[in-house]
Amino acid sequence: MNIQEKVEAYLGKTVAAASDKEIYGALLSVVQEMAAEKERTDSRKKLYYISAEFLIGKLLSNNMINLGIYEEVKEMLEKNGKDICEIEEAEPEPSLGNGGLGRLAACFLDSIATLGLAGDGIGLNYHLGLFKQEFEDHLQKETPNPWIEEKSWLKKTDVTYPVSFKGLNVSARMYDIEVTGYNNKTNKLHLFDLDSVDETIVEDGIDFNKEDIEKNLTLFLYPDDSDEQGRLLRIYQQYFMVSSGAQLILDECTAKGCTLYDLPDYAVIQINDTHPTMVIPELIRLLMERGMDMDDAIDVVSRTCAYTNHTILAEALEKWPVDYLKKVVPQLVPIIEVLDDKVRRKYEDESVAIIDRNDTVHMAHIDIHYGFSVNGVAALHTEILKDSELNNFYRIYPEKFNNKTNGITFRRWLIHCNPRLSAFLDRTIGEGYKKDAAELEKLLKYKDDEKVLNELLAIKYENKKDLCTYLKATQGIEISPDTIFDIQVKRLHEYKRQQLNALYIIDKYLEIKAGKIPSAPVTAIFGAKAAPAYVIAKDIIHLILCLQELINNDPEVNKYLRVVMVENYNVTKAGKLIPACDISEQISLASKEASGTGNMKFMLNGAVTLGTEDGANVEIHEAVGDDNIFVFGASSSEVIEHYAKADYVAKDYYEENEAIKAAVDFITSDEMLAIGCEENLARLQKELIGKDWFMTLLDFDSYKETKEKALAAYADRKVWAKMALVNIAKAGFFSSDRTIEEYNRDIWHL
Ligand code: GPK
Repeated sequence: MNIQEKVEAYLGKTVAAASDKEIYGALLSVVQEMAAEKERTDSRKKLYYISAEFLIGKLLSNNMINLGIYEEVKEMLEKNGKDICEIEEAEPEPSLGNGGLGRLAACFLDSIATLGLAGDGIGLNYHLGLFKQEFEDHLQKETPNPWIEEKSWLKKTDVTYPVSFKGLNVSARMYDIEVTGYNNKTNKLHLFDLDSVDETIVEDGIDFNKEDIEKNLTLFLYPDDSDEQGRLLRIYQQYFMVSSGAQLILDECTAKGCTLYDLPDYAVIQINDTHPTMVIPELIRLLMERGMDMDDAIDVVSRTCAYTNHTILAEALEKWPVDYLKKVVPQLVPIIEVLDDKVRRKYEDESVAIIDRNDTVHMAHIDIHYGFSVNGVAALHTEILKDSELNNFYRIYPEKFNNKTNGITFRRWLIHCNPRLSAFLDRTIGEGYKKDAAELEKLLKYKDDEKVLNELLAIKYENKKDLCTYLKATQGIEISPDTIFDIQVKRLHEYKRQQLNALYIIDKYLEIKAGKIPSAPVTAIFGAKAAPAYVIAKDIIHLILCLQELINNDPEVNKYLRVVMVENYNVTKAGKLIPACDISEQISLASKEASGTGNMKFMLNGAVTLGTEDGANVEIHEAVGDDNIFVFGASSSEVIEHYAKADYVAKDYYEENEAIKAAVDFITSDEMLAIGCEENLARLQKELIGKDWFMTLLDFDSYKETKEKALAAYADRKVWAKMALVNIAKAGFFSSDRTIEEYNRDIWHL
């Protein structure tokens, strides 16, 4: 059967006569069948990547690319008067992650399968995922994002495991999603769920009764944790995930002949941040239940588990009061107490204890003491962990610490999202780069080839036109491809400093109003969700939406400057924005962005970075050299020193710098108050002057100066095209295939 016959067999009618949704459903079935045929036979040792988030995005096209049928299907659809892009629209996006950490897990699954390694994901099947963002009165509103339809990538299995909470026994059911490797075997993503979850308990936005665990356990990804009920629910979710995951792992290993004493020969568990940390005490508990004595169980588990740290931000390092654990998982408390006791007997240093003097459990400390590997996600991040954040641990266990600079899968972030660029690469340097990303360097040969440079510019221009069409269709916003597309898309967080970008826009607006005409017109594009309980982050969204309204409707200004805030930024939208970008904004306060992965996606698609020396920006800078990136701002060591000395005073910058004062004052100007809400704008303004914890004002001058240089450089089209070329050519290092090879070489040993 050819592909059309296969699809029509599922459809029960011709492709030509079927709706986009029906075709999507039929293709899904065809892909699932092909993926299942490529299932790997289990090897002795297997990796389990446990993560509370897998931001997989839409899967149809990526799976078709990996299975090698994308082009064939595309042509078949065309022949029948259908457009593959329309079929893609019919697929709902599963939003099983917040941002970088979840998307990294998804890229890793793709690379693990592509490299032919035996490795499965373990996570949770959130019915409504992360909230969907809507704008109303220039404010973020959250609504549910249901994604599980009658036909979905989830395969319900017969596998169930009992999970016990205090006073509540439930049964975890496993659902599987096939993870296709590019030209290779298929692995699995196991997502656990509870049959009794009830979506109808959601009322008004994303509110629901947080106490009814049987109905709400896997309803949402990380619901609001600003109150105790929310935090307890998070512990319920985490334990549900790790307990079912641990039972699955032990079952699979014993089925292969593991005695449990040799567990590290059969399994390696990568703990993705601290959300799955309870897998350590839970495995110890399960091994003891199966007859092992405690010291042996601790030893076996410690040689099986490895931990990845994704942040140095204090608020993201999980700490649970012992009381919370007693309310939800009392069976783990005595085990955690023993783990703490052993640490305390060995090390006097209070800062490395597991349970602190306030009876709070430091989850990362469990991972570090009772895992065999601790890794950061970019070179600078790992150095900061070793030198400051985790220095007391590094001194105890120097051999455990290692760096694994993040990466991205080129299947999604180049071949799928930018077909024009990948076709250009195919004909210019051959297709080898698809399996060996380092081959992108072959492009360097053409860095002075006018024809090649012009082709690159033409591709970017077409991609920008596509984005214009998309934004017009989805949000009714008009922008021009003849302006510079300056893009900052990522979660909204003060440390990522969208507010710095916004202050620059205000400064520019005031200059234009004062008659200073910019050399090149710019479109500033944002996309970001704010955590529902993160007040200042939501105020920053409000500021940007008000600026969008003010600036885009001012005929004096909108010839030179426009602002676009893309609604509900997600993986699908990233795929449309990134190929159309000229300037990639990576402007976090140095030391705070552990790695960043958007920075890599933009680089790969020929954007030039405007960034601080933070996270993987440092490695991007090293790769492309000073001439192909715009770097600004205080260094991480300067920033760390400011925090240590507590000597940064935002107010001094506000009072002593005229441009800063004018921009900050403008936030509550009459023009802004006519559009926005005084409460939000005044609160944000006060925060910037009175606190500014992430030192926005400190870097304002150097940001402005460097951004002007970048905008000016854009005018010389040939020089710019060469910069884009070098960025693409040097992106090979940032393939997640390279990252996964390193994990396997240094940690997993599969
Ligand atoms: C880090 F700690 C966390 C978290 O809770 N969520 C999250 O997305 C990100 N991250 C970092 O902020 C990024 O710098 C990094 O690239 C990404 O994790 C993947 O490592």
